[in-house]
Amino acid sequence: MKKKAVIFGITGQDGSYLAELLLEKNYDVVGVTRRVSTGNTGRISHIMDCPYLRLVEGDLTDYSSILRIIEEYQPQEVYNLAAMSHVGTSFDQPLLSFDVTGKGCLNILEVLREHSPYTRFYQASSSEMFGDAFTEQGGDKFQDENTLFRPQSPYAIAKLAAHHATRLYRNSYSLHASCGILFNHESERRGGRFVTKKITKWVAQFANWIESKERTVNDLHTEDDEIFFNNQFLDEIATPSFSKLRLGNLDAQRDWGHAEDYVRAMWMLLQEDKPDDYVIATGKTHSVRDFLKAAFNKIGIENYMDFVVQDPRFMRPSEVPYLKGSAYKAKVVLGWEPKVDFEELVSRMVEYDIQQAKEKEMIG
Ligand code: NAP
Ligand code: G4F
Repeated sequence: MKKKAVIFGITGQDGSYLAELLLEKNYDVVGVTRRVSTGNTGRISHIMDCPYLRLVEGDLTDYSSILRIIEEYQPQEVYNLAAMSHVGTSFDQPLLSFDVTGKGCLNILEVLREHSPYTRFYQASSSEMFGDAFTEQGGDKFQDENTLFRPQSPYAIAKLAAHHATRLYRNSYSLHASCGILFNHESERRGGRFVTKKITKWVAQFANWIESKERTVNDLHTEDDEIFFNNQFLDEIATPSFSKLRLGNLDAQRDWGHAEDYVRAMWMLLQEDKPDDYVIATGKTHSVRDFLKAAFNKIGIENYMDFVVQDPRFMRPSEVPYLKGSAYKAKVVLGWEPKVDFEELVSRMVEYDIQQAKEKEMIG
């Protein structure tokens, strides 16, 4: 029988990859989108004509729209990927963050409990819930399913409420409800305000700027002109007219994987007979500084700190200093392992953004 899945958050990074995966697996996919005044379907525009994908309007904070969607479509699987997912913003909008990211999950659980108890449910839990806690074993520091949660942001508190609600509904009402505790995952489609995308987009625009300068050199006719131009260009690069990349804390460490690998884990864990919670991570950690270095190296620049300014506006009132996940359980039980490593992730994001910047320049 053809399966039907509802995805809350289909317009987001993960929602778009998950929709592709489920369509490939022959599902009927119902994607819930919010009504917004400007377009929010950019990430799924390439699949919107697919006859097996249907978009319906709804909001996680609106119980009645969730009820209507579940009753009308009677899905076998529901994936809750919808959230106010930017940690920094959650400090400025803590109540909205809790309503959407915490209570929104409870709205879905209540609808399922009362109206569709056999539907399998996936909740997008987050490594942010660990906050500054980790497990120390044999000189190694990591987080797994047994590590305590010590959330450090309104976002993480909301995610933890949703995580515990999912566990409670699983144990108390026998719902097939599982949480993926996903560590940071990025991609070509990552939102522009997350640190990785902010870096790769800036690096790509800078690479194109350098390339346009080099094109000018090729157009120069005399050797003197060329020497003069090169000196001027070196001065400009030393204090770029191009505004510098402004970032916050460069020392935070994250376990970064690729979203394509992580949505595969979401699907795999809902196929298990027994619902449960799983950490999904690469098991490797890098600092924001490491990411910067790798992205600038891709365009041949070593002295990357000459182009970066630390700006207090991007510092958070409290920080998650260190994340490194152990996905041992997911490997043993689900057979899940990531395919894309840190170097490939950075390369793919930088290459994609360079291409995007070129296309934009051509259109402009
Ligand atoms: P994202 O790109 O920010 O996508 C979030 C999605 O939620 C968007 O489709 C957004 O719709 C939707 N949304 C926001 N508020 C909503 C509301 N009130 N009602 C309905 N939909 C709403 O996030 P992502 O990176 O794909 O992450 C997917 C999920 O995994 C999120 O829950 C996130 O918190 C969680 N997570 C992410 C990571 C990561 O590293 N990416 C790690 C752990 C957990 P619009 O497009 O209209 O804004
Ligand atoms: O890219 P980020 O904003 O991701 P963060 O805070 O780790 O949250 C992401 O991963 C979570 C999983 O652990 C998800 F649940 C969540 O939805 C989201 O997808 O920041 C990463 C690190 C932080 O330590 C931040 O303080 O980078 C640091 N950072 C330094 N400068 C910056 C910046 N972060 C952002 N967004 N912008 C900066 O300019």
